[in-house]
Amino acid sequence: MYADLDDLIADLDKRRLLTRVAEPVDPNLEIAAVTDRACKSPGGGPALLFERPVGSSMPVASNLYGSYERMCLVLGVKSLDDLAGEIDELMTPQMPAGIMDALKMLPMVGRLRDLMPKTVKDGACQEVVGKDASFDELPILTCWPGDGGRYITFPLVFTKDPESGIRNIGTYRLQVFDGRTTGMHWQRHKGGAQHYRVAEKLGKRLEVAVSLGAEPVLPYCATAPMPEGLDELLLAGFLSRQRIEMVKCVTVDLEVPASSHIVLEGYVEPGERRREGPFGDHTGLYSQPDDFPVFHLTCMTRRKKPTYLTTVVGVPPMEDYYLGLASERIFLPMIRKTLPEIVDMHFPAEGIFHNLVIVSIDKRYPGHARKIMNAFWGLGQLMFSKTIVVVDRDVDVHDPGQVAWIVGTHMDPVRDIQMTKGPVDDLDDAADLPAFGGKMGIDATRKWASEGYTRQWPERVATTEAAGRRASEIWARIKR
Ligand SMILES: Cc1cc2nc3c(=O)[nH]c(=O)nc-3n(C[C@H](O)[C@H](O)[C@H](O)COP(=O)(O)O)c2cc1C
Ligand SMILES: [Mn+2]
Repeated sequence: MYADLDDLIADLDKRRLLTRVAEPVDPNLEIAAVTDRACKSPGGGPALLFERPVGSSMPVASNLYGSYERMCLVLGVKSLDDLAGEIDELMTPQMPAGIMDALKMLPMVGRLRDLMPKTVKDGACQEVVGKDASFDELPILTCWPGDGGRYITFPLVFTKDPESGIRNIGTYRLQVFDGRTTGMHWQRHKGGAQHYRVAEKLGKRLEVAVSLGAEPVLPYCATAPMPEGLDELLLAGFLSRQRIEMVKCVTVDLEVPASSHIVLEGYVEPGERRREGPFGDHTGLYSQPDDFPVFHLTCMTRRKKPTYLTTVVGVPPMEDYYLGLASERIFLPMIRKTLPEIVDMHFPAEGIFHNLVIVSIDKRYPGHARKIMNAFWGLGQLMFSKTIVVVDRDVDVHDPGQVAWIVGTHMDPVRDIQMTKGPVDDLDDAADLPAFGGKMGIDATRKWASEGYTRQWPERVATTEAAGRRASEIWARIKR
């Protein structure tokens, strides 16, 4: 596993999965435009290291996670599905039948302990301590011409619930307002926003620490839809098979990954809001300006030679598609714990996660497709699913052509569409109201008599097994 960001960059370099850009490139629009080209290349393009960003001595890394192969490398697996079995095992502890069984389970307990973060005395992230530091020291990108300013796009935002002390890590962009303040774009449904809600109720300032470029699994974990109250560092410990080493911040009562390249310490005040945006978002559209809390910097600590890790979002596909794909694969076995009838699910890049999810199920009873829709609309961040397509188990959810064919042939629009209303993603500008709007489920499963379909459901066209075998032999001879 990769010890830190340098380790990842060196390995990607060695594997020729990273392109070094030696010429000067401007963090104002140019780095994003080059990154966009990479992301739009087949398979997600190479990782990029801009060695001479204009106006800064800090190299800028982008698109590190933006391919299937690199996502697997970061998670230490050959295929993202390899994790499913391990997660399943971790989540299905066998009940010990006797003392011998209980003893056999000890390694499992040890395993859990091995996932916990541990506090260390000092870390590379504090080689340089800058109490008067300014955001101007960082090569922060302006990504798109209509953006409201410069944005830190790949931060790991650490907060603690002021009442329970439970930690949360989320990736929420930070718009630079001036050298010492930024916006804090945690949307209302997210963990950081909940901690802020509690702090505001208590009339207290909420301390915040932002880490950039920590252990390579961590930026992924901060984007993962972890259930509220579950520590993202446990997921990081599990995925990296090592305990994440944490170090105490200098000016706030929080801990950050010791291996971070850059740490921003500070706080948000209760009641303070400032206009944030617009921002060329991962929907491929500019999200509208809105009021968000303000992050005040108290100290910037960093390595002597940091690399600034960033990502660019925009018209899909971009790097975030692969981060989402990792979550799709990692969370599928967890979702199956409550919805075992789910065979597979997929979020196509063009659906930007919440706009389109395709689910295949082992249909067991009438109305089953609608049960799945309702379950998704009530399950964590899956509540944002604007369109849910449910298909039978023999449909490949990863093949958009096949899905379009099945939806077209299996759906009766008057009968099979389920409309509802509820909370929608903050970025959904199609809804009349912010964060509240419509959702649609499409039941594209075969309909049963018990569901009111009394005609004969047509069979899929396919030849016999014998003719198929013959065809393979003949085809092997005649094909050029
Ligand atoms: C590159 C990138 C940028 C993101 N920016 C934001 C953001 O600005 N605000 C936000 O609320 N969520 C943002 N997200 C999504 C959250 O990181 C994601 O919903 C995460 O699960 C939140 O964690 P939480 O449940 O602990 O709050 C972003 C995701 C990615 C991949
Ligand atoms: Mn969380």
